[in-house]
Amino acid sequence: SKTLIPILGDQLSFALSSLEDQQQKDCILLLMEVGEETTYVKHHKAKITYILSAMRHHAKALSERGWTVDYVRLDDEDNSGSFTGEIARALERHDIASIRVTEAGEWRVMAMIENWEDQFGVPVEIFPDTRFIATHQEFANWANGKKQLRMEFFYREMRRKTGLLLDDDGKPEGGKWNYDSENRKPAQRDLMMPQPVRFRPDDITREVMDMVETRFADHPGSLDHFHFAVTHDEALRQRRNFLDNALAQFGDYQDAMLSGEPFLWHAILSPYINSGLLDPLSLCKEVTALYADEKVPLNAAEGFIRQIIGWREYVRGIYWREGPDYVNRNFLKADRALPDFYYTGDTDMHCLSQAIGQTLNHSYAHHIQRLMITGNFALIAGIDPHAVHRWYLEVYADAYEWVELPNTLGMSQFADGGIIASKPYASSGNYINKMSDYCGNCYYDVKQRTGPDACPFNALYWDFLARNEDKLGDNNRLAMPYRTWQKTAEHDQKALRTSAATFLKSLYRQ
Ligand code: FAD
Ligand code: DLZ
Ligand code: SF4
Repeated sequence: SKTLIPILGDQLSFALSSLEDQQQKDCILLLMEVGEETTYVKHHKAKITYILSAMRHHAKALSERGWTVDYVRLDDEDNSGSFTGEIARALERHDIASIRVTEAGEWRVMAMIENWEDQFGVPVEIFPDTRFIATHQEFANWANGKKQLRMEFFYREMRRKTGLLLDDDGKPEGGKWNYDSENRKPAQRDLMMPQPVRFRPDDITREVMDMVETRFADHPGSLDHFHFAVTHDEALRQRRNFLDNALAQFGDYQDAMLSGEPFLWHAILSPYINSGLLDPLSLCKEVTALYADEKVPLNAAEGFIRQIIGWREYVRGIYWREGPDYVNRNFLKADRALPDFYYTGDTDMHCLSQAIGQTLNHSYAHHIQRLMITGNFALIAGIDPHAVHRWYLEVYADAYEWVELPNTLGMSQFADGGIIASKPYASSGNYINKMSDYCGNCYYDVKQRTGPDACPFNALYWDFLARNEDKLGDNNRLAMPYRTWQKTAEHDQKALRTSAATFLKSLYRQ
């Protein structure tokens, strides 16, 4: 009899904890395409295509390395439609003595796995996901007893643990831990702007695309621009492309936005890191080696590794610490429906049509677009954070609940009441105008505060502060804008609130 090792769609790494020290002849690896995973939210067509094609390629690579792989396709006649159903079928097909599995990335799937032992009467061993830098225990040790869980301090722990960008005395390279203040430059259009490598879909990918086009025709997004890497080698090529052509300026332009430029100097690596095609720590080591060789400046290297060993690890820690009910938080009690234009990009607000348009085309938007355009708008318009969360989970190729939820519900919508963000990421049009060229191309006037031609972000921003004063009024970091609001003449306050109300009403008119 053999050991069954299920490998989930975001566990596409050769160095997976469940595979460690196993004899290939004793194991059957099981990869499962199942309806439940493809539809628990309506994932973007490109996201499903990416994950299923990467799974098929990874299964092939595992077989070529000598493993016995059992692969269940979505269109297999007897497919039961769920992970648990497929484990049941695999136990009938094979003579299995035990199951080994690396822990799942989210509560929903962990709950299934934790049932398997009782359900099937087979021993099930669950292993920690060693592709992350911090263990659950390390995060708990850091967080326990702290009043505030600020990313910056956790990040310093991760710098110490990995030794990245530390000198021999354990001091941060260059004397500072964080060079974010140097990372806020608006970008100019540049003919030399780097572009991600566009990978031509091979036969395996094309077969998945055909299936997705028919089976998931009602899911958002388009496959017309599908260009993702789907193998380890391709993901490594995009990694090289980023390191050689974009990293040096990543820091400077991290927060910049330009019309018609979806990618700028970003890595476009999150889908590959999150599904296991790329290892986050080895990527960060290479980034710091490039800094040591004077190929990239410190603000780029530090800014980049902070996203991965800092933010990425921190949001995962928060996700598991806060528990399965984190998803239901709604501190500001926001309850408006998500406007339809989130699924079409069809709005006169140019910043939103750009961010949403590229999301529907590429299943990608960079951080500042997610936070300060689509996220900021939903926040100040008072959209139900759960609906916002579902949208982000659906539309981005890198979205798995453990990383998407804390970023959306916590950082972007302030629905956790300030566990992740010390103040809501709310802004008027002024910030967007400073960091992008969007406003110059917009129907609305970013300088006007009220009236039909005024940038809607302006009145919405003040309306957001005014209507949430009971919940946000004592936040120190909002003291300045609240003072400004209190000093605003009553008739101006009224005009701003009326403008916001008129706009919000117009959002839902057919
Ligand atoms: P770069 O900007 O080049 O950054 C490099 C890497 O750092 C990324 O590949 C990613 O692995 C990591 N990273 C950067 N910021 C974060 C962060 N805040 N949290 C976790 N990792 C980070 N990221 C996801 O991977 N999945 C999501 O579902 C997701 N949802 C988000 C939702 C909202 C509302 C916001 C504001 C951010 C979200 N992010 C998410 C974080 C971030 O926007 C993406 O990681 C990033 O845009 C991916 O593109 P990139 O590879 O070009 O990243
Ligand atoms: C996101 C996703 C999709 C769309 N489809 C599958 C699938 O068919 N089979 C699979 O193993 N994984 C898929 N995934 C990723 C899983 O949802 C992911 O592995 C879990 O969310 C981990 O907790
Ligand atoms: Fe967006 Fe307002 Fe600028 Fe238009 S004017 S692009 S709506 S911020």
